Amino acid sequence: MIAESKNMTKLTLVIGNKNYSSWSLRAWLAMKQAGLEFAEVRIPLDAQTTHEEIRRYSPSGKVPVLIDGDLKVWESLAICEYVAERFAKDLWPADVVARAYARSICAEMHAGFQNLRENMPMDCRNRYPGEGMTPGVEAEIDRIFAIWRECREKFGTGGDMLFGKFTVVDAMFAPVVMRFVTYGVKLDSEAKDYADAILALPAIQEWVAAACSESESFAHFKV
Ligand SMILES: N[C@@H](CCC(=O)N[C@@H](CS)C(=O)NCC(=O)O)C(=O)O
Repeated sequence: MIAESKNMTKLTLVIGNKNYSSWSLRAWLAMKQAGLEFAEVRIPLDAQTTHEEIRRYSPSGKVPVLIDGDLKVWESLAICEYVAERFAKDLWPADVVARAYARSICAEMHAGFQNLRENMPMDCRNRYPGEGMTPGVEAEIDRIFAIWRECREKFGTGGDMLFGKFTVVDAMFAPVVMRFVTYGVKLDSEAKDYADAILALPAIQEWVAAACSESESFAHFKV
C-alpha cells in the first residue's frame, strides 16, 4: 500500500488515550492499514497538563496530530487525506464515483452523529450493555446501518470492508464499531458481519490490547 516508502521522513502521530480517544483511533488505524511505520506520542487526556502538552504539538489544541518533518497535520480526516495522498492512494476507492461517495460519508461522520458521541463515548475495554440509547442515538444508529448497507451493496464486492478493501471510510467508522460493542447495540446480520471484520483487523486488536493496558480511567468521558 505504501507508494512513497523511499525518502520518507520519520512520522510521529500524537494521540490521546487509546481507550477513549476515538479521533486518535481513526488516524492511527488509517496509518497502520497503510503499512506506515510511525512513532507515537500518547498524551493522557485527563491530566492537569493535558492542554499544555497537546498545545506543544497541535495548533488546534486537539489530538490527533501528525508530524512529518516540519509539517503538522491536524484533524483526523485531514490526516487520513494526507496519508492517502502522500503514501497510500488506495486508502480511497479507485473509482471516482465510489470515491465521491466515500468522501461524503467520511465528511458526514466527521461532522455529525453528535447524539452517539455524547451518549455512547468510546470506551474500548468496558461493557455497558443497554446504556446510552436515546431516540436521537437510535436515529443516528439507523442512519449508520443504512450507510453500511448501501456501501456493502454498491461497492463492497472484493472484500469485507465498506468499499471492499480497507479505505478511510472504515477508519472513520471503526470507533462506531467499538461503541456498538461497548453498549451492546443490537446488529442485524449484515451489520454484524461488517463489525466483525473491523474487530478482526490485527491493527484493531493491537489498539484494544493497548487500551486494556492503560491505567487511566475516566468516568463519562465524551470524545
Ligand atoms: N475534529 C477533531 C476532533 C479532535 C478531538 O476532539 N480530540 C479530542 C480527543 S479524541 C481532544 O483532543 N480532546 C482534548 C481537549 O479537547 O482538550 C478531529 O477530527 O481530529
